[in-house]
Amino acid sequence: MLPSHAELSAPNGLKIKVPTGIFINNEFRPAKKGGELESFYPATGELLCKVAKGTAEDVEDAVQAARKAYKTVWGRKISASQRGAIMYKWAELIEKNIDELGTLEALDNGKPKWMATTMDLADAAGCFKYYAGLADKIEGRTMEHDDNMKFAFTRVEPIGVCGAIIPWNYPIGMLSWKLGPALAAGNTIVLKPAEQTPLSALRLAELAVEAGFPPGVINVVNGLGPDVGNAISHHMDIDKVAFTGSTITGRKVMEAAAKTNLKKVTLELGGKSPVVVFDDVDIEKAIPWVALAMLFNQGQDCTAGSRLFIQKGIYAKFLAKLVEAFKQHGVGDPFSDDTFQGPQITKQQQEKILAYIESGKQQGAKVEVGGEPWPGAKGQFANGYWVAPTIFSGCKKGMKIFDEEIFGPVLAVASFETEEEVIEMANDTMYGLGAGIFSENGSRCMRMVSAIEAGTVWVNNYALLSNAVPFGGMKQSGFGRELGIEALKEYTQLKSVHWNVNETLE
Ligand code: TXE
Repeated sequence: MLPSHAELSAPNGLKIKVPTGIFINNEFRPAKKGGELESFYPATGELLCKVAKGTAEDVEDAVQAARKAYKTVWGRKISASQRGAIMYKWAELIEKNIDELGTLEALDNGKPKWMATTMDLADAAGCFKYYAGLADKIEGRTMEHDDNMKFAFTRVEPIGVCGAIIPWNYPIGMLSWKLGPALAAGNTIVLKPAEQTPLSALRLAELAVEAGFPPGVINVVNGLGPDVGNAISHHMDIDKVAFTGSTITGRKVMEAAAKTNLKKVTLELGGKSPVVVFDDVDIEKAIPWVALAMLFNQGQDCTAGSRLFIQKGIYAKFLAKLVEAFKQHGVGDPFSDDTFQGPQITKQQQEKILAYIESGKQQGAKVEVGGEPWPGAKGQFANGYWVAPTIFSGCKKGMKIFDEEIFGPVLAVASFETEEEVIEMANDTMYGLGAGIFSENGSRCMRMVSAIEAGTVWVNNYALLSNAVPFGGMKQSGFGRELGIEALKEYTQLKSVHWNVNETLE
């Protein structure tokens, strides 16, 4: 039997106690079938701890708790401003414990601790505050107000019990993007974190109790996708499921919804985002953005700018400087403040990325830098899941590294001559999540913004996000929007009311 809490000793000296159970009705308890899930530190491959591995039986209990809470203590049974106040308290508790939570995220995921703290955690707290503030600003409209006949108005109502299935690349970030708008709108939650990163959601659940969420409003069931994720997407009493992950699993989630209760679905899926650099660019300013576009979060980012198009006139110069930037990119100890890139999430992902690198070599692309596991992986890091920042030049359609989402620090570069040509090349993908445009010519940038098929276009920057700005995909990168006021629409449904004032039927 698992202890109620696992005690972790982090390399920065912090001792962290993480609950290990399935979180239902504000309590942690063992998985019904008694299964256990292992969490590893990707930098060394060492086992961190074990937590309860749920199954469909635990999902069942979580849904019942969430339904009861929706009917009795949340949804329309609590004022919107009270919901917001509890969410705000949760955000403050995240800020109060930010060092510990950032440490936990670095251990569980391998991302640099300073980034986990200043980005993932700080942004998650900001996200909860943003939606806490919006909770009492969810309003309908009055459309008709004729004194002699009727008036008509809309009510914006919560959906009910919402399932959230999230990936491992931003465990806290994806949690906040889903729970923020869902809770503010009055829904209750059954959350399934990724099996690779089960820890931070458990600690956040503990803080949710402290913040004052009533029992059953938030439930967390760790476990495997084909068990827990599958049970959520098939459940007849879950009204909506929000999913972030691979396109292939997204299809399964949608299919399950279609086959069961037609629950509402939002999908945020993969990408192969183009970054286009024109001759007139300010090279010095662009290089760090283009490097970041690819390398941020170890390349494990759904919007990673993984196809780079450089215009012919500056091709050689730009590529040389980018290679230099990749060489300077600090790979290493997630607990060092000089580190910009930690290990990949799992051995399996590392091997998958290395196989892509191999295919790039086989298919005739040229390795400009990297193209191997990180050579600095020695000593305590020898068994970690490292990949060196890699650039391939001479890439074209038909090469796997150019066409498929790699989800690692591997950039595929091609050159182009005209704007028309690069629009064709950039859009020639089933994905449509992000895109970057680098040029000093404003009119050209605007033409490109219009022509590019992507849910987010960054002009002379990359990867910047804001809680106020909606995020989501076009084409097979998914549908629905997270963040911004738009996300509230994904967690609410509209009721139209026709109210008779003075109209008689003769
Ligand atoms: O993804 P999955 P994986 C891409 C990326 C990566 C690849 C594989 O290219 O290399 O996907 O990663 C849950 N029913 N992205 O295997 O399977 C699973 O437990 C319901 C892009 O980790 O999509 C986890 O919680 N749920 C992406 C979540 O789905 C199921 C982020 C995501 O896992 C399920 C992650 C099922 N049958 C990977 N099977 C992005 N868009 O950012 C699994 N899951």
